[in-house]
Amino acid sequence: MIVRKSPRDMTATQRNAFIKAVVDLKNEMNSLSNGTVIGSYDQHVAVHIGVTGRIRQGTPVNFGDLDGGHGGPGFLPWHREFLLRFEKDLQRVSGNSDLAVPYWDWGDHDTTFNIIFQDNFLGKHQTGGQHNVTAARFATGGKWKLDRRVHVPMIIDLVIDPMATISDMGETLFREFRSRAAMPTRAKIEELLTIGLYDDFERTIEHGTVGNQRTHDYMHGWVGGTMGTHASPYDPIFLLNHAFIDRMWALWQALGHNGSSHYTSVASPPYGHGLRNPMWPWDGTARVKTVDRIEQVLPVFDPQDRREPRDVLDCKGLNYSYVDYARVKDILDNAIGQWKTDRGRAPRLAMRHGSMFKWNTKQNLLNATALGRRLIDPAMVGNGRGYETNLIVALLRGVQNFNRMPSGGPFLPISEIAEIAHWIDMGTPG
Ligand SMILES: [Cu+2]
Repeated sequence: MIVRKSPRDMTATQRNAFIKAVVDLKNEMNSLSNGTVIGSYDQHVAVHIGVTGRIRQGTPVNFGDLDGGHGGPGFLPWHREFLLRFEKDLQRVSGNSDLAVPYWDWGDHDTTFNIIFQDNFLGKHQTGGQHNVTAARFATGGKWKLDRRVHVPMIIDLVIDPMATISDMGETLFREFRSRAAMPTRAKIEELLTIGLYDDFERTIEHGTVGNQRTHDYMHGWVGGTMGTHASPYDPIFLLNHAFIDRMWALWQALGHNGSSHYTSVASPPYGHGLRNPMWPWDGTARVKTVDRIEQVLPVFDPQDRREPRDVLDCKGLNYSYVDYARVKDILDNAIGQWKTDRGRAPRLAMRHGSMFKWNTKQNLLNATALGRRLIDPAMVGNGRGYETNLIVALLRGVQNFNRMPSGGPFLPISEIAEIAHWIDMGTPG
C-alpha cells in the first residue's frame, strides 16, 4: 500500500523523486495511430479538459452541461480515479511502485510557503500579477511547453477563475498567486469534516458554497494562471491540490461515512455521476465522445476499461492511504505535549490507564488497553469500522460513562482523529 504524504513529512530524496517523475512523464512522447505525437503527461491534461464541459461531439453547450467530472456528485470519485491513473503513470516512468503523489494541506501555511512553493519544488510564490513559474524545470525554453492542440481555445476553457483576464494561455506555465493572507484557515478546513451529508460535503469541498469555504474552486484561483483554467493539470500543483481534496474525502469517509450509502442522494445525476454510471473516459463500451480536438490526442481506452463511482469509494481496495504509523505516532506524541492535565505536567498515562497504554511501536498501539478496554479492537481493523474503535470514540466523544478524552481537553482536531480512523480502516499501514 502506498502512502500519500504532505511534503512536510517527505524526505528531500522523496520530494526530488516526485519532481523527477513529473518531468520525465512530461518529456515522454507517444506516437498515436492517427499520426499524432503527444506527451504522456499532456494526455492526462487532455483527459481533464475532455471531461470538463462537453462530453459530446460538436461543442454546442454551455459550461457545466454534461461535465462528467465537475459540478456534481461525481467530482470526488472522478478525480480519485484520475489521480490514481496519473500516479500509476508516474510510478511507471520512474520505475518506483512506491511513488505517491504528495498532498497540499491548505491549512499548513508554513509548508505551503517554505517547501511547496520554492524553486527546488514547484516554484516560488510571487505576488503582483501574472508571472511565469520561476523553477527552471517548469519554465519556458521548451522544457515545460504547453501543447496548443490540447488547450485551445482558452476562451472556452477558462472558467474557474473569474478574475483571470487571459484570452490565450500560450505555451508557458504561468500563475497569478493570491497572498498568504488569502489562504484558508485551519479552522475552516476542520469544519468540512463536520458536514453530515455527501451532497453537502461534495458541494462545499468543490465550490465552497456552504459556510463561505475556500476550497477547490477557490484554490485553483488562488494559484491562478494556468491553474485557473480547465487545462489546470499542466501545473503539477494540480496533483497536490486534488490529493488534498481526495484526502479530505477519505477522512470524511473514515468518520463513519463510508460505503455506497454515503454517496449521493441526487435522484438522477448527470452522466458519470451516479453510483453505477460509467465515468468518462473510462466508460467501457459506451465510450461517449468528447470534442474532436481532444479525441485526437487521447490515449486508447480498452472497452473493458470501465470505472464507476462505486468502484472507488474505498481507498483500501485501491491500495493507497494517507496515513502511516509514523504519522499516527506523531499525532499522539504531539498531543501529549498539549495534554498538561497533571498540574502542568504531561499526564501520567500509564498510572491512569495501566502499563499496556502505549504507542512507542505500532504493535504496542495495536495491543494497547486502557482500563481493561482494547483501544483498537482487531475486528475493527481494515474494514471501515475504525470510527467504532474505543480509541476513536474516546477522542471524539467519550466511551460510555467516560468523558471525551483527554478529560478537560485540549481535544485533538477532528482531522487528526479522522487520520487515525483512516489509518485503522486502511489496515494500519507502515
Ligand atoms: Cu478537475
